[in-house]
Amino acid sequence: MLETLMQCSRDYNEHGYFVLRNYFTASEISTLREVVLKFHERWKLDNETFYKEEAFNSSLITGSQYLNSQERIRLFNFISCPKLMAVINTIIHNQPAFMNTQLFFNPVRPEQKDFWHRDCQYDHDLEGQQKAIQETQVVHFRVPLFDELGMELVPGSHARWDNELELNVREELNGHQSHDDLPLGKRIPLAAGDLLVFSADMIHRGIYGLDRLALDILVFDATADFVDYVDDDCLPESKLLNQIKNPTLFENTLRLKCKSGC
Ligand SMILES: O=C(O)CCC(=O)C(=O)O
Repeated sequence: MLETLMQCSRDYNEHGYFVLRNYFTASEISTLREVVLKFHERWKLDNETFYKEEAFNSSLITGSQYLNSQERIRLFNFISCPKLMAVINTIIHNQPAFMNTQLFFNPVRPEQKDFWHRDCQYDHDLEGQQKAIQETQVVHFRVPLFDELGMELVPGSHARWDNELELNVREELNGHQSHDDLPLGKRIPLAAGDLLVFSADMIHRGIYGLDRLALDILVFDATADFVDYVDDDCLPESKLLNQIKNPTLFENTLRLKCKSGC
């Protein structure tokens, strides 16, 4: 396993992503699916218009709005289980800290198209994005709960700026649209049980289709200034923290929150 993880780390540094096939057992995935589906059904009822008109994801899955304490603990324990922590610690060496979770599904309207982006483009202008790519790191750990068409990624784009076409497409400039194909895009189909790890700041898009429902766990490097992005409610409060088998990932975030003035 150590050799596999070392290879994963090299792949991540070079390409910005890697996949561990069949990393989780059927029973691990079915336990996770059960709690995530509870969240999803309750979230859909509460966000009916948004869901029907435009949504393709939800977030704060570990929060208290849709899951009770026992359900949240199951989720926290999955996120910080030794199997996932081994991968997280391989990629983020300096006190990896939990940021959030997102759940990706198909938009209801079939005409809604999957679109290229870097996550940092929603917070920064072009100059800020260039800086973010060089200086910070947020990593997605994607756990598909059903087989899906997966993601399309531009390998290596976590560490370089866009070529002209890529920039035109993801920023919709000069007549291009964010769903146009990119010649360097690589499709990564995923099955339930796989784990896809990819840099949030690489050029990527989710591919809509099949019955996709994927839980993305977002983790950041404690040296980066991301703690303000973390919603308090998605972290375990102290009575829950005591029931998490392996709480370090959450404790790292809570410590950063305190430092920044809790
Ligand atoms: O799966 C999707 O629809 C998009 C995924 C994505 O953009 C992300 O995980 O940042």
